[in-house]
Amino acid sequence: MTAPAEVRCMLMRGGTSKGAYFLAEDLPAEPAPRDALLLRVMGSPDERQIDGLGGAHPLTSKVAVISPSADPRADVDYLFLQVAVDKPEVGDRQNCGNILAGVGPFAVERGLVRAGEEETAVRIRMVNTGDYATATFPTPGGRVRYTGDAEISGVPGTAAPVVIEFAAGAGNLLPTGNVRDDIDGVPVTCVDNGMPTVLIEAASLKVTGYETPAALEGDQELADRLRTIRLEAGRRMGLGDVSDATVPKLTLLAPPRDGGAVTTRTFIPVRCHTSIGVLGAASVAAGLRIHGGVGAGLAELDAGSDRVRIEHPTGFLDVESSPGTTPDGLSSARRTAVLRTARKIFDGTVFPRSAETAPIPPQPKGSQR
Ligand code: NQM
Repeated sequence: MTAPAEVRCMLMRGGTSKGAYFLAEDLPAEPAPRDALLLRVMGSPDERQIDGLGGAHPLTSKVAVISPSADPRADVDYLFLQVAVDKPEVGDRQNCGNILAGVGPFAVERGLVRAGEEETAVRIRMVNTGDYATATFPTPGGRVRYTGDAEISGVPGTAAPVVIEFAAGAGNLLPTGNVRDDIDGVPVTCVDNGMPTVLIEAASLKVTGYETPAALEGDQELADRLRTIRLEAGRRMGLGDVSDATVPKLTLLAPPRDGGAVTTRTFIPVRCHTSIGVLGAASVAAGLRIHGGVGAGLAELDAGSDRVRIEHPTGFLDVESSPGTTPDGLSSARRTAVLRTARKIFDGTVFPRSAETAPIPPQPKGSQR
């Protein structure tokens, strides 16, 4: 397929992120021409993404590619792509649980899944990780309803609920094989319940963990420490050289302040999240329950409930998380569920910048990812 001059596209908010949703059949099948096209669609590389759909932040520079699934356990396949803002890069090494919230509604809108009369459950294979999720949302009269009274922190107003249940991941919750590692003199717990995440007590990096994302992003000494820890944690987690990857994420933990289990500030991995990723929160929630892990000492967990309320800079995210073990005795999370909302913003045709008039400009120092 030669790169199309126009592409069918739906812009959706998924949870606290925003992205361009495509049918796989509307994009080149090969990753290299597909990614080159998506950079031109989003307006990257450019820190303002002024000539494309991207919103000049990693949370609004996201793409979902959806196709019917050949897997009997799923209705659709969902490939998530992170389009870098200020670099000519498209990454497929992470999943995104926020953009996932729009996948079910998009699949119904495009006719890949027939809607139920009241609600629809769409079974989704997440291609990036090989994990599965089921998203359930209202479809009265066979049409997706986006309005409703569900509220999530980080999104103004209310919308229809999208309930996402994750099937238990097959992998080890502790990818380094240790409950705690020491990296650069800092105790960390490396955990993966859908998103590779490094848990660090904020106090061990001489911050409180209650600072604003802007204040934390402005702290160059902290950025240098986090980069060193991340590169080594990535290696120990079996991810190889992560200098150009968006995983692992880094989550600073502090005691809760608003009745939750813990306060978080998450680096994704350079920018500080204005809330927290869904799978990032699922990994934090599972990590807090690991006896002896970083954070287990400061978290306030309700022993009688699976609900873990993760506080973040703009509110909280509730994760239903119950711990368990895999058949070979490794730690895993048995069940994870979250409430999200999603909204169709526009549906139509996107016109990518032409390849000829979209030269790749010199790159600024440092990355915004
Ligand atoms: O962790 C941001 C987001 C995410 C990812 C990131 C996400 C998740 O908030 O499942 O949703 O961590 O890069 O969209």
